[in-house]
Amino acid sequence: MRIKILAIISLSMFLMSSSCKKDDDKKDSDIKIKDRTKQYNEVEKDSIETYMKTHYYTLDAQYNVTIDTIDPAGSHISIWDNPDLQTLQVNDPKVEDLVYDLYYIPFRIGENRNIHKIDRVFVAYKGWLLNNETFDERIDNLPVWLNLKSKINSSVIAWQEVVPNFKDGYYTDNGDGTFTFSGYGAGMFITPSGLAYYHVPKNKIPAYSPLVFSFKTFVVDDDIDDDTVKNIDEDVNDNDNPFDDDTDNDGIYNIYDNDDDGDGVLTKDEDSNGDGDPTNDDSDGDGTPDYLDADTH
Ligand SMILES: [Ca+2]
Ligand SMILES: [Ca+2]
Ligand SMILES: [Ca+2]
Ligand SMILES: [Ca+2]
Repeated sequence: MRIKILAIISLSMFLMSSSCKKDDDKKDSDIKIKDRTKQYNEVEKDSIETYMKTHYYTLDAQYNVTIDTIDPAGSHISIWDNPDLQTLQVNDPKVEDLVYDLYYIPFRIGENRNIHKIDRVFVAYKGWLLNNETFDERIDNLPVWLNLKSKINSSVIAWQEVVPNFKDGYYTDNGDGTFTFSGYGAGMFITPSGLAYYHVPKNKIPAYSPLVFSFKTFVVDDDIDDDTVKNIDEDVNDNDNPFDDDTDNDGIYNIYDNDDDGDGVLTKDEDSNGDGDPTNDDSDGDGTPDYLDADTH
């Protein structure tokens, strides 16, 4: 898959939540971090709703978003009153009883493959603050591979929750290093800071900032190690965390390991019935498929 080559040159350092661990630790000891429940219930819930009630959007033919303020005398429908508006209830990662409303609007779901929470997605996007100042943008001909979940640089939680509600599209290789995308998913979402960077300032994003993103899901990479077992099936214990599944204990997680049981036979070749799916081959009938069973292949 040639488009994977682009992963190496375009992997973004932005959108990632946990690459700033050192800064995080330092600031934690220097400043008092605001109470997460109060910050949402008393500050951000209201500022997010006000933004949605006072703004509307328009789209061009490529699903690029323009935001403007509502004129009370006009006929525009606010984001808040838009019939396409969806709400996800998402738990705070640190406070058990804190549940956020994460709002998104699907412009188009996408026409091809499903996206799962542990996949990697080739995206274009634009992010802005509630004062409508853009803090980052990747335009259509400069997309970036986004690891929804990664050991060292996962995307922020809001991306992980919203993007799996979309599908990817189709692409054609133009032969000159560029691609033409069609049928992809496109949407926008508004997230409280608790599902983004919270108290950690990032470049043009001040601490405690709710964020708005528009995005397009061009291509999903649902088999990162190219072993014909989909990422979702590499999460053997099915807990949405691919970083506790390492069948052969060689230090390479199954999602990145093309010989998952370490028996010297590539996973893609442990497909004795030849249907292209190693997960349904169990030669010794012990309930463990051959590609996860070092005794058989
Ligand atoms: Ca795989
Ligand atoms: Ca392994
Ligand atoms: Ca694997
Ligand atoms: Ca093997």
